[in-house]
Amino acid sequence: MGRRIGPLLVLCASLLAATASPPAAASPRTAPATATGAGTPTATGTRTGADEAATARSPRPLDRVIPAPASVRERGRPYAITPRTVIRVHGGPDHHRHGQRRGARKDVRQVADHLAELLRPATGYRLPVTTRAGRDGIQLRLGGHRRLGPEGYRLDVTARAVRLTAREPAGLFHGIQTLRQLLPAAVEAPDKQPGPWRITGGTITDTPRYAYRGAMLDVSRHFFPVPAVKRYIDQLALYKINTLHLHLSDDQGWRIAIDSWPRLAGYGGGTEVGGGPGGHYTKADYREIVRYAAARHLTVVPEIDMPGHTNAALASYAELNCDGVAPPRYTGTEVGFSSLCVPLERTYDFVDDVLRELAALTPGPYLHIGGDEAHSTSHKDYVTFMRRVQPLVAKYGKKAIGWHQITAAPARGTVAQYWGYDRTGPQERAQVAEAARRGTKLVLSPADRAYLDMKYDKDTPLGLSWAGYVPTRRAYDWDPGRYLEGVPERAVLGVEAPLWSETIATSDQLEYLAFPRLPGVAEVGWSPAATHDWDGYRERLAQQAPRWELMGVNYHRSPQVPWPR
Ligand code: TNX
Repeated sequence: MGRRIGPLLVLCASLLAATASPPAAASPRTAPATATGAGTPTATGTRTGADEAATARSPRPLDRVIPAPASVRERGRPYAITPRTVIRVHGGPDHHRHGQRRGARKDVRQVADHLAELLRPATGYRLPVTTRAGRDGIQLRLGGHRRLGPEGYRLDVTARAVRLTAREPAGLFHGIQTLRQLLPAAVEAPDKQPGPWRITGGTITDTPRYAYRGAMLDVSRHFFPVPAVKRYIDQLALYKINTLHLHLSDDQGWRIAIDSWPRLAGYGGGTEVGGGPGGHYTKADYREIVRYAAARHLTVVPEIDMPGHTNAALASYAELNCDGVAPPRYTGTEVGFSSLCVPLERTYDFVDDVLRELAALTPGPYLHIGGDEAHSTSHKDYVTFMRRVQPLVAKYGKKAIGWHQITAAPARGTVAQYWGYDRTGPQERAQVAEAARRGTKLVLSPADRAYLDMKYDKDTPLGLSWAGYVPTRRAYDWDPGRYLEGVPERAVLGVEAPLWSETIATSDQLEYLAFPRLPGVAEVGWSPAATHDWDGYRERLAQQAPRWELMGVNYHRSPQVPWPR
């Protein structure tokens, strides 16, 4: 008998927008293993061994995934991955649809290879990827209903086969992240595990609520080398994040090579907060990050923060300063003291060169031009600067994103990233809302919800607290569609979780702040509002921990989550 779980099939984001309901109903079902009695999760969340054994025996319910799928229907018998399982990619000429992007077949193959590489170490199976037709195995194909959109997918699980269908390769990629989370956590192990590798029978139909689901990494305050960025990209992909915003310049360091202004990286990149050696990406490094991200269906948004947060540039070139004198490099953590020289013509040669070279490195649609905390720039100069710089972004074929202060002078098509918090003043909020009503799209990164660099509570060792503490529940428990008064849901392009790096310098530290909050922001960005339910979410979150442990992800054991022992 088919069982329906979750909200009615929610496939259309705009329909959802119109009907967005408060957190309610439709919570993922409670697993039998967590019912009542001695095994009930306590406040600090301990479970009995019997619970865990029961969970291990039965395949995971189809809705036990982060982000919560839009629609889940369990039916029929489970599928088991065995030594004979093959991964079939469909997409021969007969599957060629009108207008399909050239290279889509190659992309499907890439997703299939990615899945095989994920599954081979722990299963120990060969899992060959084949284009040969057949009715068994794990099947990946492009097609399906138009309403799946550019990132949605449908997953059909029967005893005979797992069929994954999507309109675009990105949807297949998100689908395999779901598949991965439906398998036991042991699938993340680097060596052979006993299994069994079963997946509950039924159908998941899933599309994102928002098109933009980002994470930002500040590589300026502390430099993170390419392998650290790749590691984070892999963690983001597991939660269907599709955008990596890199904060490439700030007072403390310029992190991207610009050929026409070589001292930016060569000198301006040579330090960081605390006075360490800093570093920068060569263009080859940066292209490698972009390629690695693209293979995981993430788009990179590079940010050059202007006109404030520019001490590293001003220190590198005396000619950029109004008084012609270069300041020393800066390794502290103050903000708001630097500004490009707005009346100086040379400033715009500089900006033009930087944006041109950056655009050439950027396959994605956006260049982020910062615009926050320009406390040393007069309002008049700020507006003058932004009115000159936004057309330069357009000149190089890109769209501008700016921190929400850019709503003082938004050009048509510019996206504003809201980073206010509960103490952001009414005037500032009103300026953002007004711009949104006039067509400026918003990415929401409320600092008291989505800022991964805020401390969890007073006792956690890393992070800042200017926007208050952000415990795990707070990062999850908000609705982007209703967050800002006077902002229509259609103005919301999506959400982003920024991670500023004043207090972190290693992957371990980064992960401690990102986990377990990042999955909460990811779910708020992907899942329909109707699935929103803290009690169900914290159970699903707890089940991620064994996975993180096998992946070597360092996470904060938040007391709000019933972690398994
Ligand atoms: C504010 S948020 C900043 C950053 C800091 C961050 C620390 C924003 C647009 N600017 O310069 O690193 O706070 O939380």
